[in-house]
Amino acid sequence: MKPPKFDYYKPTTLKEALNLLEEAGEDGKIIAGGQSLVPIMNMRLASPKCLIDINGLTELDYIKNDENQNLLQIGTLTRQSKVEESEMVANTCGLLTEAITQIGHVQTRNRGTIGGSIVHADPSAELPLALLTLNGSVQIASKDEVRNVGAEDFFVTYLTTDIMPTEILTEINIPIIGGRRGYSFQEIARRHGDFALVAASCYMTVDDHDKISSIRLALGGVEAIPLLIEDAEDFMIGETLSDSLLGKIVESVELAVEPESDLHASAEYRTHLAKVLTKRTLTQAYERARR
Ligand SMILES: Cc1cc2nc3c(=O)[nH]c(=O)nc-3n(C[C@H](O)[C@H](O)C(O)COP(=O)(O)OP(=O)(O)OC[C@H]3O[C@@H](n4cnc5c(N)ncnc54)[C@H](O)[C@@H]3O)c2cc1C
Repeated sequence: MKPPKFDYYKPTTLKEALNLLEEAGEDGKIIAGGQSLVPIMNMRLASPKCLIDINGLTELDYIKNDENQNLLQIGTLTRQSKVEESEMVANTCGLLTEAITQIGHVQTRNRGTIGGSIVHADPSAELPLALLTLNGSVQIASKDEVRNVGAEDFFVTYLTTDIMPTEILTEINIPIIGGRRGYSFQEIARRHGDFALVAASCYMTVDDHDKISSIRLALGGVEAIPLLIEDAEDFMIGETLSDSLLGKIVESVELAVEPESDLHASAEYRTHLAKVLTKRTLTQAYERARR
């Protein structure tokens, strides 16, 4: 199927893009890599009257390490494959690299942008989950202001984020954590390249005695938005990883998740996967941190 007719603009600066978006109001839509928007338009699930193509905004294509702030900064238009191949990202934030390798196929990652996936906010998508695990935030610009929103507040519900029709996501920010750190991103999908049925993601640090000093555990595919398991922090800080501790976390995950049954998996199966992946993710992250 083909999309309905639309007006098409290709600005070359952020300022121009924001002006066009402001003029278009509710009728306007940004297109970045088109990997989600085009299929949705072809299926006529979205019919924007005006498409603003941001592929000319080279100013939004970058990966930087702000050493003063210990912050990894990635421009919204950076292709997923560029982030996947970046040594800077692998060295400072390996969880992001690991998550991206599991997005779709090389072709989708070559076109798909970092920002597009985060704004699209599919509940099973890898990037929103990684951003939440890494305690990241996004920078959002409108014609009149620039604001920052933490991942915990940005994802609102299924395919919905805290972004207005006149705003553009310009950058994602991820704090770089030093010390003895480990991470793990695990998912189960029906086929290679498919969205995850369930994904689990973890970032932790350990002290000199192998006790967990910080931890973030999050799950995707179990709710309308990525879910942070706050009990992980309460149960695990100051502890070494043991079977009984894993058992406690798995129990709390079972209580925390409320997945729905759909075409791809039943609620019971998703809950089972959440428990299995939680165990695997915590174990791998801990092993990596202790090395
Ligand atoms: C075959 C295939 C397999 C896939 N598998 C996976 C998978 O396993 N995991 C996964 O997570 N995704 C998967 N996807 C989806 C895809 O990876 C992403 O959703 C994606 O790349 C979106 O980024 P984009 O740049 O293509 O965004 P677009 O499709 O251009 O835009 C998506 C949405 O974000 C908005 N948007 C884009 N950029 C901005 C911005 N800077 N500011 C404000 N709004 C913006 C658009 O208006 C639109 O609403 C797959 C896609 C395909 C085609």
